[in-house]
Amino acid sequence: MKFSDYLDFHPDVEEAIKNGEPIVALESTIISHGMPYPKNIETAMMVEETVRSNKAVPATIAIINGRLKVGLTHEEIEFLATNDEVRKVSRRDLAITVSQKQSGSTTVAATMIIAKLAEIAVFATGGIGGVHRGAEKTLDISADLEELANTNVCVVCAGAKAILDIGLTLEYLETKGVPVIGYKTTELPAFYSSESGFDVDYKIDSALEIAEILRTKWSLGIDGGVLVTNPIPVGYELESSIMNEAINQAIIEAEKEHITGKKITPFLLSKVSEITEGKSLDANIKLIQNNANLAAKIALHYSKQD
Ligand code: PSU
Ligand code: MN
Repeated sequence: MKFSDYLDFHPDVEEAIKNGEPIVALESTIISHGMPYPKNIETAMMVEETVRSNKAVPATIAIINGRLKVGLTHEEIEFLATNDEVRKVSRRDLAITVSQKQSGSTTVAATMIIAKLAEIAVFATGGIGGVHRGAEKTLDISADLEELANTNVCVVCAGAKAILDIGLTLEYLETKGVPVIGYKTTELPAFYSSESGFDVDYKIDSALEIAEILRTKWSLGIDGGVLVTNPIPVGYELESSIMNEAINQAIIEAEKEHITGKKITPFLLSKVSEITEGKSLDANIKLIQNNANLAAKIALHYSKQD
């Protein structure tokens, strides 16, 4: 079997590939494990629409009955949004889920793998996984970072969430040679806030320039991803003292309930949302839209370089 035997393209994505149109990959763990129903489905549809409004084609990625789906139907998005049995699939889970003909939503890592197979260069998400606080004891480092080290996809995110150790996450990316670009910012954004206290490697102010960097990196045979960090729009930031308080409380609860492994990120996300009475969720939705906008613009310039 060839890898292409495992892939199913949505007709819109197939058409876009044929015509050399820009495509933006979107992840699906955020739908099944990152947000509650019905906001998850509303957000997934809104993000796709945002990509379309920029004249690019959205390709939300997931695994349905063992098929690698590049672009989902409304029914498939609804299935992921409402079904508790849907697996959270990262790199280690991918082959098993396909082989067993099961369904799963894809993390940043797994979405990058499938985007690469489908030759999609640009991917928008909310936040990436990273080095967790306390990782010196738990060794909890998201497979997203290793994927960024190896897989040639540009990931547009709003920085790293403060549930992570942001400094260690940046160190890991540096070791692995992943360029971290700040879009119109010198400071790494921290998801709910535009400030983290850490600098990015490079401030780049235009989508065109980012597209040129991607082309240059991969033309030179320097494999691996590029992380573009895009600050949450002005007016939607949450106060960092409130957020830190909520995150600390969520981490204490996770420890009390002995939550570990792949369950920890979804647990912390939902606890933080609960503690902030949904304010973090609203911010999350806004920043994903902002990232989809930028990713579409990068994809547009990238597609013109072919
Ligand atoms: N961070 C967020 N929202 C998310 C995730 C991370 O702010 O929904 C999801 C992404 O799919 C990411 C995954 O790839 O969690 C990371 O999980 P882990 O830490 O188990 O690798
Ligand atoms: Mn982990």
